[in-house]
Amino acid sequence: MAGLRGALIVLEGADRAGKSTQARRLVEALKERGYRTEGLRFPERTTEIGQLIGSYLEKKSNLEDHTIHLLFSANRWEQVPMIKEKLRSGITLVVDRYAFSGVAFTSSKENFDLHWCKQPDVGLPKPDLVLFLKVSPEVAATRGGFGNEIYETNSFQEKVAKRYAQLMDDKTVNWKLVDASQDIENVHQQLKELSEKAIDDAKDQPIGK
Ligand code: T5A
Ligand code: NA
Repeated sequence: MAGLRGALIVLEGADRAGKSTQARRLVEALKERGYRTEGLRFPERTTEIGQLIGSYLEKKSNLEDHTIHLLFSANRWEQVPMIKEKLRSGITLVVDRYAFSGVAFTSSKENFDLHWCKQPDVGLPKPDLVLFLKVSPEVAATRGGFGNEIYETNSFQEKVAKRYAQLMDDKTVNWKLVDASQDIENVHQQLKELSEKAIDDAKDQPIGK
């Protein structure tokens, strides 16, 4: 088995789609199946850059829109050496949000074009699989109200959903759409199957950009 790399598996989706719930379960299930697996999340709020992002999301500080976009991207780049090292050492990474969140959220603001939004993340390690958890706004609403973070409003989330749909047209990315309105266990089983296949397909391939 030496020399085989781990897979980079990303979970994306609208607010309250269940990304964090599923990411935790997926890491545990893959470990049980014998795959060395670890979880990551973006934003990673514990770093210095992550603390600036956290403060912005919690509306404790105000940051100019381009600036916060670049900080979200920098928060990914600062983890790249660690990500590559883990993948190369055979560890599969399950990532709760990635560059797609960055692009979908910022490009939903006034006067941002998609092309500009994508540039800072160009060159990041390419996910082997992007699991898109799809829920309708009606179902998401049954999962509790919004918190107090900056992007948690219906009108903004509608724009974000449209941007994700646009991003999913990119066929160079291995998107898999999963109906996340099903119960937690059903969603989990599908994510597990798709992930095991991705791990198998990625293991002797180079890490993409
Ligand atoms: N952002 C992020 C950017 O603008 N740019 C970027 O580059 C990045 C990376 C923080 C914000 O930052 C923005 C996007 C966000 O606005 P976050 O910390 O990931 O991002 O956001 P959270 O608010 O923590 O997460 P979400 O609201 O997106 O929720 P999840 O993780 O999708 O959902 P989860 O798992 O927490 O579940 C929500 C609730 O639903 C229940 C759960 O038990 C929980 O109570 N639930 C289910 N109920 C019924 N059936 C199911 N299948 C269920 N699955 C979960
Ligand atoms: Na989450």
